[in-house]
Amino acid sequence: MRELSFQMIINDPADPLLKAFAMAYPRASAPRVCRAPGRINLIGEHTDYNGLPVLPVTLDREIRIAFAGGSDSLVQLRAGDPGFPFCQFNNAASIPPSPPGSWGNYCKAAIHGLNEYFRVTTFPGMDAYVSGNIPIAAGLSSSSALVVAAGLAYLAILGIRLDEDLSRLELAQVLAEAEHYVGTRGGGMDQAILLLGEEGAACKIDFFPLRAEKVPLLTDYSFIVCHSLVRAEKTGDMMHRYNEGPLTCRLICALVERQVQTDFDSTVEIARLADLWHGHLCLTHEEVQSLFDRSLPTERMTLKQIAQRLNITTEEIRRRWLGDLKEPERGFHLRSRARHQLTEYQRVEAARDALQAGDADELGQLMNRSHESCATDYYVSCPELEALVAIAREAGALGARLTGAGFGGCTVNLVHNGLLEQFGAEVERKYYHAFMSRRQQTVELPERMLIARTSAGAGYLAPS
Ligand code: NG1
Repeated sequence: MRELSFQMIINDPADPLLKAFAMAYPRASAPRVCRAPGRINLIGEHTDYNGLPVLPVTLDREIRIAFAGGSDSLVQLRAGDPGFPFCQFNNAASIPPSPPGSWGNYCKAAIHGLNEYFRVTTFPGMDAYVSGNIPIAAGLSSSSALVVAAGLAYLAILGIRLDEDLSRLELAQVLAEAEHYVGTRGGGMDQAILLLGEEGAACKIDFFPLRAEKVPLLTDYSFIVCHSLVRAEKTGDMMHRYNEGPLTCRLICALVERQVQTDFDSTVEIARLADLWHGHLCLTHEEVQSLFDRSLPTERMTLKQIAQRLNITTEEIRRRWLGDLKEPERGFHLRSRARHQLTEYQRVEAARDALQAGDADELGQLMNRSHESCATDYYVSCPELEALVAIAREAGALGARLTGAGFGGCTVNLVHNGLLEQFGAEVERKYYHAFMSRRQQTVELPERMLIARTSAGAGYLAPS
């Protein structure tokens, strides 16, 4: 198996990134450099936007940006990769987005978010050159790495010092909100792990308030990332499929809130599902399960049934929670989606305990159950991911699951260090050669499997 080989670039004038910057912006002052890593989520999928915990690790793949102040309010973005064409825009109170899918939108998101947070009134320009080696559209958080790196670059241009004027926790929250600019309704996992993650450890992240707990990794096991070769880019249809998760969870909240009102004859706001366990209610897992049973009486619910239960019109439901999300033919899968949230929350807590106890078998089983739940209760898997996890388990993985948003992208596999070669060879043969040769491959990659190694959280590189 090909190992992840990361070429460490040192911040000196011979650094290819600094050279590229100097060629692209011959009149600019000496640039600074910042970086943000990718991430792998070990467990806790599609829970972050409900305020429920996740357990990711940083990845030693990253986005780097060399940047300097630009002229007037002009922001210029360049990258070595022809897939990322030159992009420029005027920094202002309102920054109109580029067409969906444009990489510039991720940088615009960070700049716009920070402008709003700091109530910026004089809008500086920036010259930036971006490079990176995180596979894109793979569920490894390349998009948030770009948002975080662009955010760090712009903070420096604004003269705001990370860790001194603004904490990592605050920045993670600002940038999580800022990324909604691109149209996805994600939670805060990615920005949090990218900024709070550490080398050599996983991180259990809780939300509202945001906090990160360091969790040890297993010594004799590795996490192997395998790409399904299905591109999972969150634009267009894929963005809709992703948003179906957060939007239908808002319906669940509304229905549960109504049930609480009936049960306790009082109004308790349930802004997100996590409010059931915390805040005023402080319910146990069993109580939450029973509340779900009463609020969501059937496996699927149509818009009409939901409207009746909430005593409002279907138009009102659309206006408040759904926007233009299409109603599935036989109604929304609310019950199983709620089940996924509850069980995945429990699995994240159990996975943290398993890691702390050094119990690889238990962690593997939790990963397998998480995958089953993502596939059958949350509908974010696809035939290729199903084949890949099945083959990985046959090849010796103690646990195999999709990682990230799903619908393609990567799986994460827990494999004993003594089995790595054999595992790699078997997955190569059975999935990439046999299974995928019968399908239309949607993405070509120089490497399809990598051994995940962690890296430090995002930050600036010291000038040489
Ligand atoms: P990826 O896999 O990077 O697209 C997305 C969301 C996360 C989380 C996961 C599913 C964004 C930026 N990221 O991650 O917040 O919801 O899906 O667990 O939207």
